[in-house]
Amino acid sequence: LAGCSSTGDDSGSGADGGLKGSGSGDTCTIEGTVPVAAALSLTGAAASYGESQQKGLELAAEELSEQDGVKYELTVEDDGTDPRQAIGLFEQFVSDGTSLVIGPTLSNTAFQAQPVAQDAGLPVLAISNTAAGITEQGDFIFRDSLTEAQVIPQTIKAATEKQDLKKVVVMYSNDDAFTESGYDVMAQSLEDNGVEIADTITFSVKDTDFRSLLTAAKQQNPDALVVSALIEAAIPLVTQARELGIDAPIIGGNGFNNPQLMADAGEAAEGVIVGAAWNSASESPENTAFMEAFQEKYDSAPDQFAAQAYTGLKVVDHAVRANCSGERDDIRDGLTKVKDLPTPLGSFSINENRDAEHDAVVQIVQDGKFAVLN
Ligand code: 1QQ
Repeated sequence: LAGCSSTGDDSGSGADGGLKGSGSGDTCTIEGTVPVAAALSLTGAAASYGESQQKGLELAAEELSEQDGVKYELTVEDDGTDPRQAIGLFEQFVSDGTSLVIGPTLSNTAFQAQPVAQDAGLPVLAISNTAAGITEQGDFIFRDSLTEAQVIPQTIKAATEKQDLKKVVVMYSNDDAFTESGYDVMAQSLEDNGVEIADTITFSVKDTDFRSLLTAAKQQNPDALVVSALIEAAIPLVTQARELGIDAPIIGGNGFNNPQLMADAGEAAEGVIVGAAWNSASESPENTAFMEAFQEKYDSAPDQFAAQAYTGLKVVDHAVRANCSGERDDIRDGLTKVKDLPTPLGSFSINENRDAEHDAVVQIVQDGKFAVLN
């Protein structure tokens, strides 16, 4: 696609024709191919999220290729869970005529890379960034992922009621934008529910040995551990907590929404409570079709990150068709108009802050799977 911008049109011109079409919605026909690029963490610490996202995107791209009128070219690149690599990819997408960028996987990376797109007027749809402030980076930055602030309060409230929480210990990594943002919401929600925080314990995203921190936590005899961590820390933290005889419930943020937790922590993951943006038990037609198609294509079940990725590309298609254009400004405008779209995440809208709006769900790990906490 290099050279698409040679006409001086910063929106790219499409590989084989113009990106301004005719018609609207289902009748929209665009001659050119709309180039969509994703920067995902396919290697490095966040790879288990990114691999799942890639599957969700590729399934959606396959389904979109069967629709009439608009063709997409999806390119998926690896940011290596490294903000500098993501910046390089975003710079490449700005200059190669990409119409819209999806990603990156981590909020921590997004804060550094997304401004590159914002400055160039290249729209971005984040599909897993949940930290506060992501879409405040500019009017070209959107997300289809619910924020920690949209999910954690109801998770803490439900857990407080069901588990009769009075006193907890909070643990979080204090060197990652998402885990810090999640911590802020957890602390506020615990206060709002009248739960005492007996101790707040911090660690690094790179830590994997939590035994001494957990021993300190155990001395508080907490009713629960409330944890904001990415999956590479969550797995050993949960495993070691159980090994040390901490039987109290563990409540996690979005980083825990990863089946790798159950695969690697096994029995120790049972009873973990986590708020989610996707209800795997939803029997809506969109979710049923998504889950069946995913299982068929990959011979495995999707997770929340796959569902958000799949939904993301469908949302992009909706935005493109709204103005029947694959040009950057037009897609940006189209994204602002996404309202009450039926998706696997539920009835989906983008609000005036360019954030996602739809129902969340509180889940508990049971028999190695996420189940709705009733
Ligand atoms: C963020 C997250 C991560 C858990 C995404 C994989 O929510 O970085 O915002």
